[in-house]
Amino acid sequence: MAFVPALIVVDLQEDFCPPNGSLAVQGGRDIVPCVNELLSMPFAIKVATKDFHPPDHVSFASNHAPPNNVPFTTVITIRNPLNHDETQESRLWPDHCVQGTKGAELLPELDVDKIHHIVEKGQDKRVEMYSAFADPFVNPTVSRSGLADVLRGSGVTDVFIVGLAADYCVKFTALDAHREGFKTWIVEDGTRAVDPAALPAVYAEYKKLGIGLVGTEDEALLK
Ligand code: VGL
Ligand code: ZN
Repeated sequence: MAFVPALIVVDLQEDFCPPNGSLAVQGGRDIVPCVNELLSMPFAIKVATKDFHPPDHVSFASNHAPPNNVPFTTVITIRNPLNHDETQESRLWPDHCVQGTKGAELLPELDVDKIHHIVEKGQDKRVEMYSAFADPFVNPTVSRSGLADVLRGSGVTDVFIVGLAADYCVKFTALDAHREGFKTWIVEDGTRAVDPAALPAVYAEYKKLGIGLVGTEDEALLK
């Protein structure tokens, strides 16, 4: 049976990492050695994603009026701009990964030379887009990255995902990869979470769907 693995490195950007990131995930920088080791392995295609927001993005607390604009705390209702009957509950964040800023840059210690394709997501100010594939609306979907077609064009069967954050962009990228029909794996030591306490529920969902958890040290990783 064909086995054509892809690697997706999610949002390994300055704003998601200590010491200066505006939305720093604890230990975010510590995954770089693991990610670089994966980048040295023979994946058929290696993709990096960047959260890449305009300054007026809907997910920024600074773009909402008080008192319902507390970063990390406030959850707002976002309406599908193309169908006002469809809504999504979404958390507000500090300004992060603004296009053209230092915070949006990939970590310099990442082996970017090994990356074949970069996805810049979250560019539509009207919708949140945690997934590397598409925004969460379905009726209709507002914005797609084209990543599914890129992967299919390379004959990919299996998608391995690392990066930040385990409970947001990694999770929604994994759920969409699974939905797009790829066998999906999370390389667990290559991720860190915003809320580590949320991970057991995320892993239970993966188990139900058949999304696998592996480690960089697993000998069977690319076999
Ligand atoms: C992310 C919060 C807001 C992520 C992106 O990359 O997980 N989290 N935007
Ligand atoms: Zn974001």
